[in-house]
Amino acid sequence: MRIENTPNYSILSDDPPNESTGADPQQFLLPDAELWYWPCWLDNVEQQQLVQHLSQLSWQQPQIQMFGRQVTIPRQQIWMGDQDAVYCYSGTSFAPEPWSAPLQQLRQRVSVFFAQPFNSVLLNHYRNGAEHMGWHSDDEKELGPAPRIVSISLGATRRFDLRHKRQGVALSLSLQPGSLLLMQGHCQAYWQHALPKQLKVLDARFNLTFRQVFSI
Ligand SMILES: O=C(O)CCC(=O)C(=O)O
Ligand SMILES: [Mn+2]
Repeated sequence: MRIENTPNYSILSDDPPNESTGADPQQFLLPDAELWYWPCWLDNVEQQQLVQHLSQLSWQQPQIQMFGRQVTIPRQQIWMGDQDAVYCYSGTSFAPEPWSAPLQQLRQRVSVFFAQPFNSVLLNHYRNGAEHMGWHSDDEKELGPAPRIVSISLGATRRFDLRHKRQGVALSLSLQPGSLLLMQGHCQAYWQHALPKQLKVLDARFNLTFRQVFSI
């Protein structure tokens, strides 16, 4: 682990980046968060099949409230899940689309792997490096106080940044296709994360975050 100091944050980066391969996860030891990374959770064939399926879905680009204004999100998304998994964020409430067969299968697999139910998935489609997601925490009340969020990446490799809300620590990961990142513990309460713009990236990326939404 290398620690670099910047004016605002210490950047913690593994050296070399994300070096573990195969089935073994890499654990990041962070204050107030538990982060695990499996670089090759899905094999190439599984990735291809999923990308083909995801490319055929009807993607939406909804408007959300930000700083009191209605803005169109800078990516496409679909909220999918069990009927009662209604999710509200940024002033908008999203009723889930029913599970497609391949995503239902993947949900089953994730639930068995982590021995925990997941009733929904947020699908994000970044058509190129200009599409992005700003700093946020997935800390909505319906996710509970210490949610487990399973994030699967496909397509282009993109940078994923995390920063502690109070301590001057930050972390940058390179999320490769077929990888699985698990955020748990108090990661959402104490940390924010973002998928920054990377204008040199021309290819599309899909991200699937499986979540368990509770009725509140
Ligand atoms: O695309 C990513 O890796 C991040 C997605 C994310 O943070 C979210 O869906 O809440
Ligand atoms: Mn998030």
